[in-house]
Amino acid sequence: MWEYLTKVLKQRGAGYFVLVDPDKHTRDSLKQLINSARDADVDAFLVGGSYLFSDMLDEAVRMIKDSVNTPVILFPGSGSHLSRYADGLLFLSLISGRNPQFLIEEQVRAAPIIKRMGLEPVPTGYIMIGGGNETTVEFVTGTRSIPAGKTDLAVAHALAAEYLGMKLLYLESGSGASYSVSDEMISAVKKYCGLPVIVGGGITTPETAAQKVKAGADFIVTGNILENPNNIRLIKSFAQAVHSAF
Ligand code: 1GP
Repeated sequence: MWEYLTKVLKQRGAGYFVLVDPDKHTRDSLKQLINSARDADVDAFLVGGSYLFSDMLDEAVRMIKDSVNTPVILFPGSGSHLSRYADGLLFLSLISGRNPQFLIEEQVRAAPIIKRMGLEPVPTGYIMIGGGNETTVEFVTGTRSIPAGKTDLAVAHALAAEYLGMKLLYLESGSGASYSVSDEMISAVKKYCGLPVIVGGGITTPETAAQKVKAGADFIVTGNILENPNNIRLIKSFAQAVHSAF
């Protein structure tokens, strides 16, 4: 998975991920999303959610794997959100928080299962940035996001992730955020930290996605906006915007 992600960056400059939260889809809406992604040049599907109510995780992963060649990367909200059918997972540590459960405990519980399932983990520093609404992650983890204007704090967390040996950073303002991570913050993190950066949360137009890539984002994630069937056709424009912005 790591090799694939670095190849995407080398060949395309930046990558586009579509987030599938199994709680937010019916089988029909997921089918529609997968069909639209078929010729849209999506680099990977992220599958997961901060709090899974449904038992659709395995099924969602299998539906994607059975229909398209696009890799499926798990985006787990806890150590139990795993599926053997995925290609790999973001092995997340919520480093913007100070809750040991989400810094290391869930990871310890999940590690032997990940090994048995043969999933490739990509160590990822998960950094929550204020996006204007209280997020499920904040509530579930009992942590606070870094305030949107505190660029120096975001840089310090990003550097710590790099020095701890993580391979990726995820700058997250939360699903459906009122505002996405600012261009200034993305640029500052990229200036000081050598890790590839995923940016997600509140990105609702291809123009904004392109703008984030120009600011330094390596991967863009959209989830919420594509949960409305009327917007699914935007997938192609998002992918094009991300791939041509670099
Ligand atoms: C959420 O970063 C992802 O965890 C995507 O955010 O749903 O707002 O696109 P949106």
